[in-house]
Amino acid sequence: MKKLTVFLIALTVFACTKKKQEEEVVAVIEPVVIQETLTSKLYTLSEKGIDKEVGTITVTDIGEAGIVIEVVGSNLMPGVHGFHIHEKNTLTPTTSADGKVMIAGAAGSHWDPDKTGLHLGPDGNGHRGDLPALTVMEDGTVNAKITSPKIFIKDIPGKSFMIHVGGDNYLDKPTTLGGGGARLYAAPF
Ligand SMILES: [Cu+2]
Repeated sequence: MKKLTVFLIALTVFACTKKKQEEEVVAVIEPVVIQETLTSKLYTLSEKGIDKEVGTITVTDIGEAGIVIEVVGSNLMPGVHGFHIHEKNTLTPTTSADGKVMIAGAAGSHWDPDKTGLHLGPDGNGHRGDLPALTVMEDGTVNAKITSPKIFIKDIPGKSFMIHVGGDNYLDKPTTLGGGGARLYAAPF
């Protein structure tokens, strides 16, 4: 379901020879930049769990600057969709006490390691999992690249990226969690 790729960007080794009679050779290894990438498939969600594959999400480590999230897909519902990192990577439905089924309920809510309990969008100091809303084109394709300075690659495993039916006003009012409503697509990591 997920794949870990490690790119060795630059490994430069050069030897310098000391101009001494004994001809001592010293190998100097330059700093190595390792760029880590995590990839997972994006699935449609239903009351039965995950359904068909509609794309991929790739997360690239950019060091202290955070991560770059790349969403590529097709055959999605056109429009603006709330997009967040949810707490868990389990996408099974849950049923509440009153019998209501919540699609992908097992994924939990928005990732909130600082325990703010606030949905304030990507620029606010609420859930760290609040990302900019995602736009799917009229032809059903999405090709988005988001840089997230508050999230690091080590945070990603065990969580899921969630795309909701509706948009996101980056507030908890008039409805909670940006108003995106039901969970439509997800990528578990
Ligand atoms: Cu969400």
